Amino acid sequence: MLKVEHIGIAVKSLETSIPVYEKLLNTPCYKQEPVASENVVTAFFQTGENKIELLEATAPESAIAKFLEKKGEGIHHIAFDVADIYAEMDRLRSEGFVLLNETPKKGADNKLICFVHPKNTHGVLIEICQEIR
Ligand code: CMX
Repeated sequence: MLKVEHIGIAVKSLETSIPVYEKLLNTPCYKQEPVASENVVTAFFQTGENKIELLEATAPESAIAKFLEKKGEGIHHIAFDVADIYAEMDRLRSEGFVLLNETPKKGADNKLICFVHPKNTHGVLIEICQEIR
């Protein structure tokens, strides 16, 4: 894995959390983007070579809605940049990790993404992502 690409934070409302993170990070939110397949809307901030992604649920069946109900607002996932997501998925599978999708999905911010189940990673939801070139 190349680097931490972003940290995903589950929030109840982008409207109220974006101004807080703009003040905290001292940088404007550069993009808001819905991901219809995940029932979320995202907001991104660049912090050096890494990003912060705020995630708001758009439907009760969204993973973010479930997470907020169970755990409340907070860090939802850590995403790692990979050079070849197909090769990395094969490697993780062969190491015994449970992947949450068979093939990469289209995520926010021009990425192919795949999640690793938090039960295999000591309670942390891990995403791997690759820029769509
Ligand atoms: N981090 C750590 N643990 C998590 C978690 C998270 N983000 N989300 C769920 N869990 C834990 C729950 O606490 C629960 O633990 P216990 O069994 O100890 O209570 C367990 O996982 C099962 O949780 P659940 O609420 O019953 O939810 P599901 O099993 O239905 O789904 C998961 C859990 C991880 C499979 C699902 O959230 C998922 O598929 N996530 C990947 C997709 C996603 O998160 N999309 C939103 C972001 C999209 C984006 O970034 O664009």
